[in-house]
Amino acid sequence: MAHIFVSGAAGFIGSHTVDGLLRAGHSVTGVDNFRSGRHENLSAALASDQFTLIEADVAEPGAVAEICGRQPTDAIIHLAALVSVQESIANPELNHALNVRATHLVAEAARLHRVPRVVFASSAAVYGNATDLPIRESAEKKPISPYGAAKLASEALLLGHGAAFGFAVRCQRYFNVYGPRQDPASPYSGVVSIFDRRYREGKPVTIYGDGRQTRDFVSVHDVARANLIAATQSSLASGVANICTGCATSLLEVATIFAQHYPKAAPVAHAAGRSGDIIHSLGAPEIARAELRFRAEVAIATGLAELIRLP
Ligand code: UD2
Repeated sequence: MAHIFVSGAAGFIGSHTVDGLLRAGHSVTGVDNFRSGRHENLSAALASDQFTLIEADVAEPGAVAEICGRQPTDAIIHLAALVSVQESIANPELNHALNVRATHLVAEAARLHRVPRVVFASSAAVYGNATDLPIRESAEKKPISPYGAAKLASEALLLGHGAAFGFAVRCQRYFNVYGPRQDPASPYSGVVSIFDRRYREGKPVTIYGDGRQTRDFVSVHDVARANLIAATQSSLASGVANICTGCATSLLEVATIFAQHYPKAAPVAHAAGRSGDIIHSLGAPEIARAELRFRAEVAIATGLAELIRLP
């Protein structure tokens, strides 16, 4: 069994990743500064004696290296980040500190403590407005936000460090992740989390545009499993892979599934399309299939039903 360091452990993707690692019998040191992470996300993990939680800021020089030095670490899963595209536009300096500089510190920790493997939370945002679908990893990378640029820069920082200092790096380009524990707080939160809250509160949801825009919605359970594979398969060489389903779902389809579960809900409201919104986003899942042997298993209807059933 491996010992894994998870940054951003109390976040949406982080906490599911920690739960998956513990279920698979690994021991985990989780780090979070609780800027966007939440203690309650870790309520299951904290009951395990295989889990250690440390409140620390990965953007603080030396913090990750100090923690990694406490015991031999088989892999780092680096998920801590400024997660909002809008916030990266409002505060590019903070984006650089939390999404670029922090990644460099993680790469340095791996070098200093000879951690053999780093898994990084990258994003489909590195592709920008790609129109040639499905988007392959080799597609042109033209980020259109400081957030997307930081994710692309971080991939390069980690891959360069890994090649020079002899550790494997897996960059996981997540598409539209949804599921339990996703925070619906901001108008720019993931659409599924916003819809979930609105239907629960008996309020109408708003679709921006005609609702025919499509996304590759991938369940956080699948994403956590992809992270576990990338962190624990020691034969895996460095590389980059989309973490997606390869299936396009329109917003109208998402709203229809919710409406089936909430037959008395108010009808969907429509508003003008958001400026900068891309119409279609769809990932090519083949590299993850071939290299990670990962295939997303949760169909959108199943994933939404699970979310809706939660108390
Ligand atoms: C996702 C990422 C973003 C960035 C981008 C790259 C999330 C939350 N956002 O943006 O960080 O990586 O991909 O392409 O994962 N919508 C509504 N009603 C609402 C909320 C949203 O109609 O109440 C629409 C929205 O206009 C868009 C679609 O739903 O057409 C998906 O919106 P999103 O914010 O969940 O994700 P996306 O793909 O725009």
